[in-house]
Amino acid sequence: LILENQLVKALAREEFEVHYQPQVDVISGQVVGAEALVRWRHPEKGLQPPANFIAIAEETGIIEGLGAWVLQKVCQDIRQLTRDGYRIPRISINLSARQFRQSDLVEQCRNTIRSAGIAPAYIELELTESTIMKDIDIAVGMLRQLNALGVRLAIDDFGTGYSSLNNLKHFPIDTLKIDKSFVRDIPGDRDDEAIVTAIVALAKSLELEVVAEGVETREQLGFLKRLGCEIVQGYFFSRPLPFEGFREYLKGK
Ligand code: G
Ligand code: G
Ligand code: MN
Ligand code: NA
Repeated sequence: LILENQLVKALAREEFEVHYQPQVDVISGQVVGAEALVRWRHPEKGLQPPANFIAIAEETGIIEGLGAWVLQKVCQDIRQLTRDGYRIPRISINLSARQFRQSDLVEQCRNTIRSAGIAPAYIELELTESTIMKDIDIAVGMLRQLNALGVRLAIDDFGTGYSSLNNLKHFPIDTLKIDKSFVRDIPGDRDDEAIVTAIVALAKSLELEVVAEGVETREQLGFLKRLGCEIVQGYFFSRPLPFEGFREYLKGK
């Protein structure tokens, strides 16, 4: 209850921040995307990662207000980059299951994107397999409405859940994100090598973009490159950066 109250106050006081982790196309070297990751700038305890507050925000429903704030902040930041003449990469926003079931989600996305005056295709929504699979019929309807808005859709942590391949074919999604647990021990771990190889092949045959997460080493990068996985995200290129740092990163590219 204490944390719940603190989160409500933190939202009112605008103590949250959105950080951006670049996604790099290893062929062109360009930043083609970024993942928006929320943090809480706690007045005494300093910067808090999502692990310290997202679960409570979900249980209490605060995630709905927080999610609306994150979407608005990302749209404003994109607007700012556009004004300053940057080539804008698409920005991926994580949605929790609770947000995905929100009755006004589509409306909220439409309104927020429209008010910011940005192209919807700059926004990508990340959903996990379990979020989608909870109620597949409702999920497909929601995915179609979001797709019709013009935002992009990604499946996060792909491989850790259980979307049947048959379902996958019918979802209007754009991107598969390979979970970092599969990337950690490649090259070397035969099982993980096989899983990553299969996901990249699947993405290619379904004509989906594929993004590998958690890339930390040159060896991991080399393995992914040889498979034809061209977009990577991870500490090898950059940690998640505050907006100003992200802007500097874009400038250097
Ligand atoms: O940045 P970090 O690795 O600590 O993020 C951990 C997890 O927190 C992410 O994988 C994601 O699932 C969740 N997360 C981060 N930002 C957001 C957000 O804005 N909304 C929601 N719903 N989850 C987020
Ligand atoms: O949405 P998701 O839970 O996948 O968020 C990705 C998380 O992974 C973020 O919390 C981010 O801070 C973290 N992350 C990003 N790059 C790396 C990396 O190279 N290695 C590891 N271990 N974690 C990373
Ligand atoms: Mn994610
Ligand atoms: Na992920």
